[in-house]
Amino acid sequence: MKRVLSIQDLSCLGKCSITVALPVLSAMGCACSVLPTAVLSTHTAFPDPHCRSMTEDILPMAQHWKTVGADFDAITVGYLADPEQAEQVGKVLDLFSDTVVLDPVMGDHGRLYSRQTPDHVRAMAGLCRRASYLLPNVTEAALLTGLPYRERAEESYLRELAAGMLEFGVKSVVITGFQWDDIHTGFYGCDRETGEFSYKAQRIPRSLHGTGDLFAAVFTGGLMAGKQPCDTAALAAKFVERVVAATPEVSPFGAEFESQIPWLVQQI
Ligand code: PXL
Repeated sequence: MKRVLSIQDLSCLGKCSITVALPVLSAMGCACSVLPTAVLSTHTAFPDPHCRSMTEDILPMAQHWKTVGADFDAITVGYLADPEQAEQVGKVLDLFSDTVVLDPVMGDHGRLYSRQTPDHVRAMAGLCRRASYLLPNVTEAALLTGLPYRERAEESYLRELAAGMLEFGVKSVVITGFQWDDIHTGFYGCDRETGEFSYKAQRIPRSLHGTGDLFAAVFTGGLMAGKQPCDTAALAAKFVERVVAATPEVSPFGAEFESQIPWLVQQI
């Protein structure tokens, strides 16, 4: 069985990050361990969450695992509560794995999430150099490359963003969560060896919290099942589409991904 470590926040209410990575990766047949970067009462789309940052605890936890013989086939990294965590997470990567899926969770729709700062962007850029696969949305790719943010993602713009992201030295980049046009959503990817790949599907006009985290979890589970980046990205996009369609209303309490888990299990 493949073993995956998920390093991101534990938002205790409002489905995202660890609370979606664990069930998705388990359903895809991976043993998933977690290293919370912070414990929050809710994710930050709710007003004023209580947040306990785990900056001081990240490395000691991983060092303890080393003494008990833990190892991982892949590590996924997401939300960092403080820019200082990038250095700690980098040390964990040194201890454990070469295969790193990094979703540089920092913002959406052209803006940083509350609690995220320009220092986070600098720190995340450093961590991008350690990644094998990068899964930014357009906002995050623009922040990390220094290119302007554009709401309407034309192919030439996506290509420019992806080229900038490949300069971090990663194998593949997949830019997620944007609109191709009024009716289509999808992703644009570029793999250093196999070149460009992309995906277009009918858009359901609903912006739900945690869908990027679901995408990252399915992408990682598919990689662990032996899929190529373009195929596992397509699986992740189809799963997110089904989740959005199955969620009756937009609410910060999160998407109804649970009903789509049986479908996901069948794809592996
Ligand atoms: O889904 C991204 C995410 C993850 N973790 C926390 C967040 C967000 C987005 O707002 O606030 C804590």
